[in-house]
Amino acid sequence: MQLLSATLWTDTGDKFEREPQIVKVRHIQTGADYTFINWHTIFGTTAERQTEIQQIASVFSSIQSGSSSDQDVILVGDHNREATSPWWVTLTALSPAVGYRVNDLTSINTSCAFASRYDHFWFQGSYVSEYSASGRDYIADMCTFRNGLSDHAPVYLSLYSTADTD
Ligand SMILES: [Ca+2]
Ligand SMILES: [Ca+2]
Repeated sequence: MQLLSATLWTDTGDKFEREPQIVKVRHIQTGADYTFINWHTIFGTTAERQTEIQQIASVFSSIQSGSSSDQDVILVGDHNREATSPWWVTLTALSPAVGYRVNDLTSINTSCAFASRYDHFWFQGSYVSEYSASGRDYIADMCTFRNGLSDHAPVYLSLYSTADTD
């Protein structure tokens, strides 16, 4: 995998507590390229969370239309909201339609139990035809994991292609 670029979103007007990170990569063997938007949504208040989530659609749209060589834009991260929430409608209503993968319980509470569905991948299925599989990784010991590594389970996305398609 070749790293093509890694930049921070220019957050004009300070709309996001944490600026989205834009990472472009290319699979060397096939030439297939992908653009990831890595973004950790504010936790803050309910209203602040809702506002940020409604505003991420404009970032996705801008990144998508900003490249003529790659249409495979994939938003990933801890989004502090379940993927089925109506807050996402500004994102899902883009054209082509944006959908999600992974809406499993991923955050881990102080009792070492899964608590919330906060970690997702969002992309336009008509472009990311390379989608193969996704999910939440297995954790053998929840308390050891939470106290020693992270209070979110890892999630994964597998992409498969034999060539660059867009
Ligand atoms: Ca591509
Ligand atoms: Ca594609």
